[in-house]
Amino acid sequence: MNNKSLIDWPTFIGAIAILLIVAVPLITVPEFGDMAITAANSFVTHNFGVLYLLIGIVLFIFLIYIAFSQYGRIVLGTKGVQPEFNTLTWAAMLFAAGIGSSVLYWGTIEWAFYYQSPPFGVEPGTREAIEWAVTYGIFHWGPIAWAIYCLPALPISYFFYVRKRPVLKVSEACRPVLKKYADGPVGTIVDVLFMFGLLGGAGTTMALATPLIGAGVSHFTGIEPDIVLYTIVLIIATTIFAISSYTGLRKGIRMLSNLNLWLSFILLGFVFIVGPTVFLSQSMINSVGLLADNFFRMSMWAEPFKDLGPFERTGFPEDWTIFYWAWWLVYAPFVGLFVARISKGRTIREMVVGTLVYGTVGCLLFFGILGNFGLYLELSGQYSVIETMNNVSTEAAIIETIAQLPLSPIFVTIFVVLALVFLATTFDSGSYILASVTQKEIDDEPIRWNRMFWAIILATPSIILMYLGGLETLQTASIVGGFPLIFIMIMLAVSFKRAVNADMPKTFGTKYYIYPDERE
Ligand code: NM2
Repeated sequence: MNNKSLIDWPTFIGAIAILLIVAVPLITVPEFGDMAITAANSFVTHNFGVLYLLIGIVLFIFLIYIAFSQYGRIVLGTKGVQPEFNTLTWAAMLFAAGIGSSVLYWGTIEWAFYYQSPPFGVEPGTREAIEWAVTYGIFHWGPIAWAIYCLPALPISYFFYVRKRPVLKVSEACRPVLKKYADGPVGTIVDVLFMFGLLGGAGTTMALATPLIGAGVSHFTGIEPDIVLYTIVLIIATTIFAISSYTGLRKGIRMLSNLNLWLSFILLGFVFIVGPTVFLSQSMINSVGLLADNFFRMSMWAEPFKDLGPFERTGFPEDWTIFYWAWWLVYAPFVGLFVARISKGRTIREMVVGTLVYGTVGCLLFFGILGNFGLYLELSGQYSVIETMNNVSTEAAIIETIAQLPLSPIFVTIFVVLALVFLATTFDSGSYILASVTQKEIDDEPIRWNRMFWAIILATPSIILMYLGGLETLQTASIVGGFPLIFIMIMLAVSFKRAVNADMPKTFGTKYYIYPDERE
């Protein structure tokens, strides 16, 4: 097949068309676009918030069940297959793909939001609020979130490596449910919806990363961060990830992921050692305990009495947990496709447990070290993060937190470079996956020009909207864009179960006798 006939044109054009249909009114009539999206967002989160909460906890339990049941023993590949990447590289790639610069942003500052507006009606600034402050961030970046990421990897990796279908697509992974419709317009809609969601989610990421990197640059230069600076940041970031995606999985993507890992180790290790080590470890373990104790409560807190009783509603679940699950959801098929792609030769159990454990621990370290460091500065009176956040900007508060470290110019630089690399490693794998989805078949890697094309498309909506001052709109759009994904996730889970049940010998039945016959 030649280059062009490898492209799946309906999906390719469908994704661009839907992007234009949404982007053009936003650009031409921004006030209307903003209103419509805000309305859609509050409609979805208020009425269907419970669905988001439910899908989170249900997927988590489902994955644990799959990993530890007989299905967990299935190897992704045929006899003699070896994992393509060693475990450290695998974990680094997984983390770097699924997590962008937002972990630096929220990891450092999320506590400050909860400290001021705590959950469960707790009084702001109290002892209890302080305990929840770091814990809630760890929860929003914890096992449920990683379960959302991992689920699509189950059917996708199974079809790709076990059933050997040379297609990396969400619609393909839904085949046991969609049946023959997987090939027609319904399949295309599933793929396009996921691509649209990803473009929205990526916009959210860019919306946070650009001002953060901008604040870092302005810390050194004193230049007021403005649109010109942001544009330069965006162009540099896009160039880096486009090159990385162009050189492919085994070169650019792998190399940047490893760089990402090492820079993270250096930053976190340094803050941990020269920072208030005892406080950091105490507060981290404290949070883990509080989280373990309240795991189900937090995952299902829907604030049901909000508008009825004498209590003021906080809107916490919609603003945070539901927003987060939606954000993880829009990224999930992409991360699932990527995790599947790199997991050849591993067992399902290794893939699931690896994703949940490495992912959660990785985020725990960012939130536990950077977040608690900020909290320490605030509580000890050394530096008020909250004051800068409320009076200057959130980004400035993040950069100034890091700037309180000894040797601060070095570490602010590492922080900013790391933000750039984190961004690049999410967007390079993102464009790699978008390219895979728009191809009928993939030989080894998707076609190069196709990868480059999607790298540029991924960056475009954020650039255009930034000029129009509509990045927040895009952020909200990602939540709305995530709604159909709830149903796609259910389809993916059912598809996986159907496929493995159809293929597996019923070795264990429902009961298993060690000695099948009577013994004396
Ligand atoms: N998630 C992990 O911006 C980023 O870090 C990408 C964000 C979904 C909250 C992913």
